[in-house]
Amino acid sequence: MRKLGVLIAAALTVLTLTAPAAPAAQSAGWSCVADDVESNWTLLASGGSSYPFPHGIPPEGPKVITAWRVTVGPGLAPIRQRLEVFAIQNEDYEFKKLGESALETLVEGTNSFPTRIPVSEGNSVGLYGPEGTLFCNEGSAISWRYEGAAATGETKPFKTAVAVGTPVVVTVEDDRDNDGYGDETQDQCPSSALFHDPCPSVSIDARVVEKRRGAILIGVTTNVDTRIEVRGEAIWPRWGNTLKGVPKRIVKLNGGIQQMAPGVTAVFRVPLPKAVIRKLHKMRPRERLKLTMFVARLDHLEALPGQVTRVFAVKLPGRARRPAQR
Ligand SMILES: [Ca+2]
Repeated sequence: MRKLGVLIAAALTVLTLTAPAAPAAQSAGWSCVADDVESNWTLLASGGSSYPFPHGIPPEGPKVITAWRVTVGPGLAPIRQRLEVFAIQNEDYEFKKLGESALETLVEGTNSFPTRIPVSEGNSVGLYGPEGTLFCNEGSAISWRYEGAAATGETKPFKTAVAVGTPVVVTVEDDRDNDGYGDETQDQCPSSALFHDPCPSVSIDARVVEKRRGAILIGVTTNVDTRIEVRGEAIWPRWGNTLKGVPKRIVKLNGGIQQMAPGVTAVFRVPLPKAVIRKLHKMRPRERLKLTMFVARLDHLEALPGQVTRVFAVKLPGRARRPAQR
């Protein structure tokens, strides 16, 4: 029993060591309690005069703001506010607006709202309210203010607001596939930018559409956007034996590569090499030459689960007019 216990402990250790670390949500902004309001301000959080801002979006890859939180002190609510996201453009404190949340009505106490705004390292977050913008009086705080509202895409000159805190904290999630959806709570397929719902399992469907004299046509359908390559080979004799002086002959077939659209059948033309046609002419009509076809997915191999290659056989009848001679 003791040995079994040791083995289980060892197995658990391995599991613990190899389990990938779940990405942790991060936050940015100031957590002060709003205790004042100023009309016609767009206010951005800044931790000081240095760049990049300590209270801006953290580094390492694309991110998405998935929620924002404001704590409102007594006597100010209800008040409408929205989250504002800007990127600094130059040393003159001109900021470009990247996005905004919906306009929400805040009540006294802590307010939290979901949103979805793609961001990157160093972007600044803040607030704007049509009836006035919340801030907190805090001696150590510095914010950036612009007198007015900005539309997404506009660049505006900001000024320093000393002893003014911007009372908004945002939740930031990683966005590894860079699709604008937070990988923890918004993106159910964080391995592929093509999908936000659960990752589909790729299926490859392939069949013979037509057997012509000089080519075969293969119809291929996939359920995702991907590139597909069709190849094949003909091998004869099937029971080749080099020891008995009967070598195998292997002839490669090539149907090329095509870009697929989900659910749309693409037809691949696979020319029959001269060696295959010569072989067919030596075979009686009731004999069959077997071709092995490979239909392979070239894209999203690691991003999407499911089929990578589909293999199937195509049998071509012999074309000899008189009894074949071996
Ligand atoms: Ca994502």
